[in-house]
Amino acid sequence: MTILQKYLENSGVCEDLCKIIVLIADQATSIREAFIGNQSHADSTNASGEQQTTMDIWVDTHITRILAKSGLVHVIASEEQDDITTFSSSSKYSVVMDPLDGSSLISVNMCVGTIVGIYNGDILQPGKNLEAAFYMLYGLMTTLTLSVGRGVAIFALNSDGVYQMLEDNVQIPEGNLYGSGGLRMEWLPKHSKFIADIEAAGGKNRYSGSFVADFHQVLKYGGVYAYPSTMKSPDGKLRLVFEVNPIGFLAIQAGGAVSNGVSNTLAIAPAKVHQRTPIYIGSRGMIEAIEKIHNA
Ligand code: AFP
Repeated sequence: MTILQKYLENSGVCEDLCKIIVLIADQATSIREAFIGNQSHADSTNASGEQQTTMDIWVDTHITRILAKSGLVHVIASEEQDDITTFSSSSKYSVVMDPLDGSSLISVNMCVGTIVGIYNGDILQPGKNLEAAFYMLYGLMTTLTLSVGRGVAIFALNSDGVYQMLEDNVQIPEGNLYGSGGLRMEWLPKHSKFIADIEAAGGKNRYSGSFVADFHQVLKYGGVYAYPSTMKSPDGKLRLVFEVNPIGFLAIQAGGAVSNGVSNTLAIAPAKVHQRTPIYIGSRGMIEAIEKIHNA
C-alpha cells in the first residue's frame, strides 16, 4: 500500500512543499466533522458577491489559521477572502484555495470539495507555474486527487486517518459525459453548437452544481465540464485563480486539457485575484472541439 507521505517522498518533492500538502490534507477529518454543525447560510457575501454558507467561513478560517501557525506559507489567497494575506514567514510558498467548492450542495448532502494550488513565489502567476495542485472530495469516501507535476494520483482517507493510494498515473479518457453551467437561454451560439454537437453524438448530461465533483467524474469517465461565457456574464462564473488553475493543472497532468474556449487558461497571467474566466475542461478531444468552433 502506497501512502501519501511515501508517494511525496518518492516524487522528490521539496520537504516544505510535502509538509504543506500533508498539513492541508490532514484537515479533511475536521472539515467532515464540521458539516453537521454548519448547515446554514451566513449573512455575508464573498468578494465575488455570492452569499456564503457558515461552512465556507468555517473551512476558510480553519485552513487559514492552520497555515498561519505552520510557518510554512508566506502568502495565502482564498475565494472567501477579499484580500491576499501575507504571513511573517520566510517561506517561498503561496497557497490559493477555494475552501469549499459547491457549497450550495451542503444542505442537500451532495458532494463538495476543497481546492488548493501551491506556487513557489507570487500568487498572481499563470496556472502552468503551479508546483502542486490538489482537491479533497467529501463524498462516500474522502479522496485526495493530487499532482506535484509528475502525473495525477488519487488517495483515499482510511479509518486510521492515513491517505492510501487508490490510483496512480490517472489519465482522462475520451468520453461522452458533459455538464454545462449557465442558463441555456443565456448561452451564446458557439457554446450552444458545442453542446448540440455533443448531444447529437450521444453525450450524456451530468451536472451537479459542484465543479470539483463534476470534474472528478470527467477525470474518471471522460467528457467535459463547462461554465461558458453567457449573455449576462461574459467572463463566466468560475474563478481563474482558485478553481480553474488548480483543477486545470490536474487536467493537463492527467493528459486532458483546459481552455476558456479559445486557448489554454493555464497560460493566462491573472490581473487580479478574484478574476473570473469561462472554462472548458476535460478530455482533450472535447477541448479541441470547442476551440475549433471558437477559432473558425
Ligand atoms: P461555490 O459553491 O464555491 O460558490 O462554487 C460553485 C461553483 O463555482 C462551481 O462549483 C459550480 O460548478 C458552479 O458554481 C455552479 O453554478 P450554477 O449554480 O450557476 O450552476
